[in-house]
Amino acid sequence: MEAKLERIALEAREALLRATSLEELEELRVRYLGKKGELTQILRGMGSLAPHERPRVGQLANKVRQDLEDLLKARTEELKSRLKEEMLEAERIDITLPGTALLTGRKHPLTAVVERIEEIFLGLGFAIAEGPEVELDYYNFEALNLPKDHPARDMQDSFFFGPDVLLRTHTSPVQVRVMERTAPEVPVKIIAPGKVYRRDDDATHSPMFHQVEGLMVDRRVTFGDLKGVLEVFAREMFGPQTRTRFRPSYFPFTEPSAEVDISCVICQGEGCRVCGMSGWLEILGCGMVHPRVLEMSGYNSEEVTGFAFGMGVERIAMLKYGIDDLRLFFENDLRFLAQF
Ligand code: 2NL
Repeated sequence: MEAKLERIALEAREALLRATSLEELEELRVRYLGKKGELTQILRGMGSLAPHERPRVGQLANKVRQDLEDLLKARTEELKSRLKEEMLEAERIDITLPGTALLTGRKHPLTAVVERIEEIFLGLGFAIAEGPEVELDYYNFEALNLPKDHPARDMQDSFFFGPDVLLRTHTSPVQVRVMERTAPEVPVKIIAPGKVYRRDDDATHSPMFHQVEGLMVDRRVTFGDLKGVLEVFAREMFGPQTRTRFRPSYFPFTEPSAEVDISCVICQGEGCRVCGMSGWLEILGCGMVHPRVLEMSGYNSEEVTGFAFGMGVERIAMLKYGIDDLRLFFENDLRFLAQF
């Protein structure tokens, strides 16, 4: 029995020393020192010993128990403090490490250009008007004097939801709506910035793009007023050295109509690759509002006149920043966007 005690003591000792977790120590405590543990079993078996052997074996058993309890306690303390150290180490913050730089966002170049255009026209006394992107055929085409067989009215060229509803192809309908609810009062002096949609998709056309249109209706508004406003706009947008040129053109909603060029932002008019050696770059279309357009919106075209213009924001941004591919605006590549 003494040999058995010695063997259990040795085995338990080794197990306690090898244990690497508190769970393992608890298992060992139950196995060797618990109520049904190996040591307890032996003490129970003492009854079968000769009476003179009992004190010696009893003493040994108590010593073994005491030693194991002491070792268990020491190992428990050791593993507990090791665990605590590991947890502290895992949470340690090195205040000498460099900080993680946060990426700061910025305005999309198209947003910046729209806001610059707005700022210039606000300075000239224009107000900003907004309207729906899903429009009625009437406001998008009919009220602008576009004939029923005009190519832009083809289902192939616009996004139609039904025979009379479509995504607006320009922001003119916003201006028609303002005229309709203002007439016969004057003046109307607004710009209409926003998204427009056409069924095009290639290197130079996106199915969604941005436009700013402008409209001024009052008594005695002249083509001279139109020239003055657009010359100021061109110089504010592209720099004070910028010259402008008005070329005759045609739009169904203006008469007369013109296309406006600015002196080339790259070569200042000398002729280069960007302006196709002409020295000029087209930036917008404009004209005097067609009398039929004024009449349809409730104005007497004998009493008031107006000018209107429209520009593509992507084109203005490409010229201003020297960007050669429209698709860069819509790819959301930070290497591109972070440059503005
Ligand atoms: C272009 C040409 C233009 C207009 C837009 C307009 C609006 C109303 C009445 C009359 Cl409500 N005209 N807008 C006029 C002339 C030209 O845009 O090339 N845009 C990108």
